[in-house]
Amino acid sequence: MGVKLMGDPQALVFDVDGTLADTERDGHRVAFNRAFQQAGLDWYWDVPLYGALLSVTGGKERIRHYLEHYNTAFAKPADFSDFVADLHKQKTDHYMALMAEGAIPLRPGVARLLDEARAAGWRLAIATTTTPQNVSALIESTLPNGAMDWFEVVGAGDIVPSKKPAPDIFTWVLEKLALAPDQVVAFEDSGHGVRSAFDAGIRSIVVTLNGYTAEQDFAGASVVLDNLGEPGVPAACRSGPAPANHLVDLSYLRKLFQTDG
Ligand code: XBP
Ligand code: MG
Repeated sequence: MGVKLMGDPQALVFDVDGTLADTERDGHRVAFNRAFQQAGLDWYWDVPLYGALLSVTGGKERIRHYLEHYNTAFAKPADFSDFVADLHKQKTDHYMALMAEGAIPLRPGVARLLDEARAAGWRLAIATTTTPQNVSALIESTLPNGAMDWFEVVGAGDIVPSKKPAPDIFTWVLEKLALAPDQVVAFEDSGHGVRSAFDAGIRSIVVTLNGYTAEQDFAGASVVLDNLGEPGVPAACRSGPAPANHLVDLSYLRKLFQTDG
């Protein structure tokens, strides 16, 4: 790590699922189950099972993991890779339809922080494990027209072979931004995500917890909060420096960034 110059972070890099919006339980999980039903499979991922399956990131990887550990009796078809890919494609269609219906709102403080960062000229990027179409579907259903263009770099899905907790997706995004890890702040909701950002060299990492991730290990995070805070929805801090006014805003991020590393 180089010596950090005092100043602003050059970019904010956001995870999507669980961070921008609480998409796993009522978005991805529901879409998987609809795809299973459509394919004539009697599989059903209830809320606790889905929580356990989140130990593996990536939808196709999660389906394989389910069959290896929870449904070993299933007779895999000869063209198993195609079978998984097709099932996952159906799942993506169901997920996009759910987003188009406006099924999942952004988490508290997300739109506020994006607006503040844009107004100040801070660059924005995305580093996620989910499929690129799912990112656009969420952004288009929750933010103004053209909001995908707010994100200068979108690292998503299979663009890197190894998904989180591997650092590859954050490393890819940093390369595309032409920034060093000590020039950005990452936003995550999961232990896997924090590990991925940390192993990419990022030291300013803001965690917002959700129901699935609250008990995970966030070693390496700068701060762990229940949400980013909004007037009327104060951010409660679990560890790290508590934000004044219970809001994660640019002045809070600036201070966090300047003391990290
Ligand atoms: C998100 C994921 C994804 C989604 C499903 O993790 O693990 O697999 O659950 O998306 P993160 P796909 O928030 O760390 O990016 O089915 O499109 O893979
Ligand atoms: Mg996440």
